[in-house]
Amino acid sequence: MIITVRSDIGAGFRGSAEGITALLDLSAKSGIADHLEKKDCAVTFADGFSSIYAKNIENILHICEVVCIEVYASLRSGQFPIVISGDHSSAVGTIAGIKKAKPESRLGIIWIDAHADLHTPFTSHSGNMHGMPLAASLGLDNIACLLRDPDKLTVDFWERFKRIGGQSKKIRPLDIVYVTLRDLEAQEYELIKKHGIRNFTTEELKEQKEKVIGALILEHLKDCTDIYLSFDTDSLEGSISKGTGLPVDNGIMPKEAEALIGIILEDPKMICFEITELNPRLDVNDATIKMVYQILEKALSVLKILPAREYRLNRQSTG
Ligand SMILES: [Mn+2]
Repeated sequence: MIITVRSDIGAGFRGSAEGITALLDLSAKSGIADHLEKKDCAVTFADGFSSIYAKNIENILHICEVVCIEVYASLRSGQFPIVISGDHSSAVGTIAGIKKAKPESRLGIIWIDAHADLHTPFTSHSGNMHGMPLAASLGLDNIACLLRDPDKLTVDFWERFKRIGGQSKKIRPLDIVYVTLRDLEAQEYELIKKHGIRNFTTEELKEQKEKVIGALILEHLKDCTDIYLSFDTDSLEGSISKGTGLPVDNGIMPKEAEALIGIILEDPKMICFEITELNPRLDVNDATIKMVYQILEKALSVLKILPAREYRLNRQSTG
């Protein structure tokens, strides 16, 4: 089940909501759209409460509540949810939906991203909520690294945001694994250091290759009962991939991302996959769109949503 979330209001730049259309257009062009069952999280933007500490928090709260319900419904109907979202704040809804469907689950998180996404309204310079989904899902405020003093209404909304799906502290720090994290701020670094969260660097991936790193990631999460893989487009090498809000150099190459994601998704514990932060407005010659589309097709093939024959035929035609 493809669950689309056409919102980009958690990001600093508008446009990533259009990434969903770009990927679905390519799937129609390559003739695989018929294989895909889709559900759109009909997102409406009301005049919600916003705050410099957590921009658009009321609308993002409502969007994530919808994502939570759709991910939950997909899992309850026995399907594998693939979430395609505009910005990464949606992951709060995704994780909430998984936990709502499986409250006893010990959920492992693989976060392929240039950024740690561990900010809170108490620590964020920008107030952009796509930098906060892991802190929210961990139920953390990070007061120890206090940088800002959010007003009461912001804090009230943040409390509701952390509790989407009815449960706070949905995941544990040690059950998070980063891949290619390379652009983080001091407040986030403090949390990573304090909790000993593992990051597999770009260098490690290049040296040891996808098979070894994939196995090490899964070994790290061996005590988890389920695993959610979240792929932020900005994990890709920034010099060749511009179609994302915050491109960063020294990232992973598209082929590396595709191979690693393929290996990870083979694991029977995988429960959900998300693609996010693809921004066609910032892209150059649709380069990033094409890279991310190949990754989506790979995922669909490994998950057997796309029949193997269709996948091979399609690969031959697109090179
Ligand atoms: Mn992210």
